[in-house]
Amino acid sequence: MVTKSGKYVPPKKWVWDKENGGKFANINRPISGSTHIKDLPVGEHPFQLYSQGTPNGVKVTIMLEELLDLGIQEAEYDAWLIRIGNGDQFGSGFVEINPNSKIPSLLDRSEKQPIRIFESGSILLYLADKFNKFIPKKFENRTECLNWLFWQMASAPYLGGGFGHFYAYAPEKYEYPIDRFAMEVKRQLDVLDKLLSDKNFICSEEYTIADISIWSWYGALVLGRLYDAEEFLDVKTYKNVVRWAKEINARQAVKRGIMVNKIKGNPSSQLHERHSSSDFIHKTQDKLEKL
Ligand SMILES: N[C@@H](CCC(=O)N[C@@H](CS)C(=O)NCC(=O)O)C(=O)O
Repeated sequence: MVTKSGKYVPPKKWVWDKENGGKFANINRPISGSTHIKDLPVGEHPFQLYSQGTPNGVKVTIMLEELLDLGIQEAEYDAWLIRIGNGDQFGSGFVEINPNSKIPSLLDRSEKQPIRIFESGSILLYLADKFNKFIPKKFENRTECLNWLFWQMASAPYLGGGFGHFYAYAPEKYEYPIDRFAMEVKRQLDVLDKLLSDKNFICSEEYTIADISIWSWYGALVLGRLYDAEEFLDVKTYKNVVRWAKEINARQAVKRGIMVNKIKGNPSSQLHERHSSSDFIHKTQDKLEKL
């Protein structure tokens, strides 16, 4: 209810009687489950990824490309595009592998029974454990790596769902939530900047799944790729984070990983579906549009 003075007073009981406005209003619902029957496509590789190239999505494609760069052929994958803006995540096949209807979701078909993996942190950990890569072997170091992986999973919703939503996507700009979440995101950047002041990577001198997961959000932010907020958040002052973000950005697997399932930006940087390493050369949108 809105009073005469224009103030909103919450009703006794919330009811879903309208869309809440802003970008993504059409896909937000207060109920879970599928909205339509649709099977998922399946390719020939051990891993089937159903995703879009968002910060959570690219965590997985970067990890798979990193594993392939180590020569691990068992990490070969088909990446299928789930257009979340069109509601593909509510198709019955997708909901079967992720009842939470969010990308990324992965199916491992190399085991006796296919294994579904959802939640990007869980997917990174699954792949790290399965191939024994990008995760420290020593128990103490592994624990520190998981500290930061879980930190990212718990912190990013403040950056995305909080700051990003109110700064970039909400139908109007409101000072209160923007201040609240800008403050928190700057605090998180400061945590990372201090952490990286005396080490090259997040949890050790090695590059791990903690780096992949944090880079996909906070690296993208300081490199000016998220929400057009570089100046607003004065990201260049977090010098250690910028140095670390640039170093990871230069990795070949990262350059490829961020192209997969990407549907925005320069067509030559978008690979909507990936089924083979040669797709990066022949199947980007600029090439497909010329056919
Ligand atoms: N905690 C989840 C979050 C996944 C998530 O929020 N995915 C977004 C895109 S980045 C999504 O699928 N949104 C579609 C929707 O909310 O309907 C993860 O890290 O996997």
